[in-house]
Amino acid sequence: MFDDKKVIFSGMQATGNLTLGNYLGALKNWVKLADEYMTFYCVVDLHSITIRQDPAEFRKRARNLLALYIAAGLDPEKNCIYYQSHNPDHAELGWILDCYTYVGELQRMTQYKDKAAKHADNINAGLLTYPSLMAADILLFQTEYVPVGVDQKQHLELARNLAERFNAIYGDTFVVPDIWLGKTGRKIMSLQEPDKKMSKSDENPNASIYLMDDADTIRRKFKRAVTDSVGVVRYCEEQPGVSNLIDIYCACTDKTTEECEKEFAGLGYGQFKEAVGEAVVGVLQPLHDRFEEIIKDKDYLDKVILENADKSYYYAEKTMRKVRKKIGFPERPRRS
Ligand code: AQP
Repeated sequence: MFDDKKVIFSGMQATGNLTLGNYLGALKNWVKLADEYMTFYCVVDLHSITIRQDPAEFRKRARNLLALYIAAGLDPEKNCIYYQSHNPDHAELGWILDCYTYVGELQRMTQYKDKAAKHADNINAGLLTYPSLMAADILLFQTEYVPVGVDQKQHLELARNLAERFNAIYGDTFVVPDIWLGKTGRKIMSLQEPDKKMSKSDENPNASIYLMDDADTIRRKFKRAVTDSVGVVRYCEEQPGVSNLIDIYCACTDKTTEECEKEFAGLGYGQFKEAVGEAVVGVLQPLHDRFEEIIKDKDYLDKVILENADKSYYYAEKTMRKVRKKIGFPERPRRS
């Protein structure tokens, strides 16, 4: 808790092109929480170098992502929007928490196993310790809730364990965080293989809707989305493709599953898929327009970046002073 408000923290990697999954599973929910909580939303660029990045492309993507946060509706006066690498406390607490995390815990992480298999030529130590850095991101701000997609549940469980472990050794230091899941869009699946998560790095471009896809591309991808031969718009385990489309439709229109099933009862998949495509275009088009305005305004973005880096450091230091003292690091001399 800071300034009498409970804290929300979340972040995204500036790797690849953001998908509709990233938006509906995370970003869209972040916007809803800004009034009630003190919010920190960061571009987790330290995490991104666990995979090799082209420097110029990486810098551009990170800035685009920050602009996209604002375009999605996050007012940088009310939400602290910043780059992880601009606040050195993330790396410091990340290292500290590494020393309280067991290697076995990290090796069990599904994301580590998946990424290690995908990048077998570069299984670096950062790929393994990714979750303890993520725990540091969260614990640094005495975070109460972390709005993420359901794929991050395992990492969040580790953050909770680390908070409890540290508190048990040194006394109350960190708030133990909880995951915050939206009602819809918790796990958006691939449009081509609905048993797989929609992901930035999918090699099939028709499997994912990218946030920067134009309207015609979005419509075309939904037309090609895999369904089934049942022919009924119904949310159930046996119809994963159709259920995924229902989830997307509901997340974009704020309708319930029942309302959606009723709306498309007796209609064919063609009509249903067209409606889903239109609903997504309706959400993403304003986002594109706003993004184009923001990314052009260099002075405005630079000001946001500077002010919010300072703000994040101010609050992170409150926690770090406690942590350093509890561990027994020597007091830092004051600079005159
Ligand atoms: N398909 C999804 N459905 C719902 N939420 C999702 N998120 C990611 N994919 C889905 C949520 O988006 C946030 C940002 O995640 P990230 O930047 O850490 O990226 P990621 O989870 O690594 O995303 P990808 O698309 O899976 O990237 P690649 O392909 O590079 O591994 C998180 O809150 C996540 O839950």
